[in-house]
Amino acid sequence: MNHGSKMFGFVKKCLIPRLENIGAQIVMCHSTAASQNPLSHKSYNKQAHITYGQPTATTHPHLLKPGELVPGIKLDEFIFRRTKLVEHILNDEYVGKTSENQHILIIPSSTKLYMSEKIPYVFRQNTDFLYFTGCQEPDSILVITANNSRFESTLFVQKKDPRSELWDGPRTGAEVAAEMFGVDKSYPITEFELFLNSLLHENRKNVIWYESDDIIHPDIHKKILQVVKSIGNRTFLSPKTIFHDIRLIKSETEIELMKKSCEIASAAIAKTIQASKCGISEHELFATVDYQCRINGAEFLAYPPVVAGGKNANIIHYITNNQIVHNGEMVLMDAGCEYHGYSSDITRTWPINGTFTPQQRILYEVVLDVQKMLIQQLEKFPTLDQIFHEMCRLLGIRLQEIGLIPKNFSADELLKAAFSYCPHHVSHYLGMDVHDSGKISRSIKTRPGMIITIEPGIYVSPKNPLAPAEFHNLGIRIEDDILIKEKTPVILTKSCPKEIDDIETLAKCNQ
Ligand SMILES: [Mn+2]
Repeated sequence: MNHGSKMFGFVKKCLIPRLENIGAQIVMCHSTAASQNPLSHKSYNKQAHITYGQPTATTHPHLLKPGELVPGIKLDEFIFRRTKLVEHILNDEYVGKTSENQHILIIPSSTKLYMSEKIPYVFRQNTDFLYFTGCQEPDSILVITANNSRFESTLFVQKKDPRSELWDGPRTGAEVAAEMFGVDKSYPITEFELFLNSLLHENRKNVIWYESDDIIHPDIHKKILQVVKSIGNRTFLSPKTIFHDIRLIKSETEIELMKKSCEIASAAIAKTIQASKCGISEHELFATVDYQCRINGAEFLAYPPVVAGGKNANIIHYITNNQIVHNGEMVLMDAGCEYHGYSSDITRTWPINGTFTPQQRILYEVVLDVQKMLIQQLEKFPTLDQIFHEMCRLLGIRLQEIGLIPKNFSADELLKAAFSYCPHHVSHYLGMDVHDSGKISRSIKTRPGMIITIEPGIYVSPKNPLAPAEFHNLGIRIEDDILIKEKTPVILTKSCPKEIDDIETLAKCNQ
């Protein structure tokens, strides 16, 4: 094997600083040929016999337009994302404090998980890996080496293997991966250790950006630790906050995908309300929303949905979904779908017989009013925590008016009492992941390009000493997905009915 020496050459070529002054501008090592989308490239037709590990515009023209690497997103956007990533890394606070200016960033893909012997779970790619590569294959790794403002991307993918491909479907393979994903180099994943080893030997002071606490791929993790240990103790810097910082603001193409994800889920929930009737099972409502999302183009639901009839709505993460919804009860459905990697997250609550009881209606109006007021306030770019505080304040006032909180409570007591009726936060970031950009604090101001949820609720537990008996066991939440804009925020889930009249009309359809 002479890979070692080859790798050394690679490392030298790309990590040794150039003498010429390249200023602050980020320069990518890879050739122009690789930066052009192979799927729109003429040579691509000649390669029609090549099989790929994921849909392409040629093999799946119903999913991808010419020039797109993944549905809705072109190759240049991925190259742009990696450029931005390197910019962030080089601008990181840490980098300012160290004399090292050579960086290695490692992002592993997910691996296949099994529910039992040889029976895989549905594969879901590591979101950060997918965001920066567009690569849908398991057991792959993106390595970026950056030096001052030059950087090089290397993708490790599974080797072509006729036997495995017979069982699991085609793989892209290292030969075409570089061109397909617009990276500088691609190698079989079996060469990763050697590559890393030679990189680290080349310069023992490299800064290694790798998420070592939240392990994505146990085997790759083990290998990284082994290699790193062999050259002496080294620490990792977590790149996760940087990933999430970049992912927090959505591009125009991402916004289009999010809109579609929200439209599909909105329509699916509307259809589910329409199909519901007294005595239906939560399970059938689950099946209905799942079916409606899938036939309209979503790959799957974005999370196990909450389909909670009657008092089950008081269990915030109720996903058992195996009870009958009886006449007189409401059903709370929290469901969303994943559309080409982008998640929606909606909650609606409706009376199963098509008519709210007086108590249900009173509470529903409170939640709806508060939700609308919170959405209006997004024009002022509050932090998510400020929105939460505002929800507690508004809910407190309204609950006091309708007799669920004593009139003599002080402002502080009021907030606490409101929180006892709504024990969850009112908002989270939304995007590729349902709880997107989890590393980003909820105490930063919202900005145009962010997508967030607004989801106030009221849950009346019989154990809550403040709660009058006639409201016991009612649980209501209304959740929409909102795009923050310079001026008026856009409700991406607007097409999912939430006004009382609209909800009642729909729910009456199938009685
Ligand atoms: Mn949510």
